Amino acid sequence: MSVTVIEGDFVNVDGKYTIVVGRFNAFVVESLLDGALDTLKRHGVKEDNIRVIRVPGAFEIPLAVQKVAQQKKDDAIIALGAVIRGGTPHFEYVSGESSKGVLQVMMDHDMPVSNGILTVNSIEQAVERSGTKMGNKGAEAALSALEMVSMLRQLEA
Ligand code: INI
Repeated sequence: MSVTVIEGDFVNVDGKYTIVVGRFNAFVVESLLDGALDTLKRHGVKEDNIRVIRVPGAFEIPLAVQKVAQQKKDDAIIALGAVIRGGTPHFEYVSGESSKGVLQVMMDHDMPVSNGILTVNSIEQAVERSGTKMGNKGAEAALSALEMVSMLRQLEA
């Protein structure tokens, strides 16, 4: 008897990927995008198979992600944004609804959607997570997308 383990191995990850990017807090989000693109390319994804779609802010990301999912062209979608807490409750709505929306598309469309939308308390925390001392959450989101594509291909084989 042996245990069957199915997990992504990042080998069989060639395919089509769309990155949906919220422009708000662009100084952070552009670094997340750089990290995601670098990760996809270093794992062998061809530039011609990567699309980047820009929307105004994190709140708009779920609609774009949903439209992309409906096209059924991609193996995975990567959502990138940066929601930074301000002095009003607006943060709670934007961060909560964008994450919920992205999750809903993943479940409704049965395809991997990586949540690379930062929700942080300060600009410093955002900078730390977009390519400095806490890594790059855009790169991590791309890695998650690759792993899920690889895992699903094994599961569905
Ligand atoms: N959008 C973000 O992506 N990050 C934020 O921090 C943010 N804040 O704090 O307001 C933000 N707001 C804009 C929002 O995403 C929509 O674009 C806007 O509400 C119009 O629908």
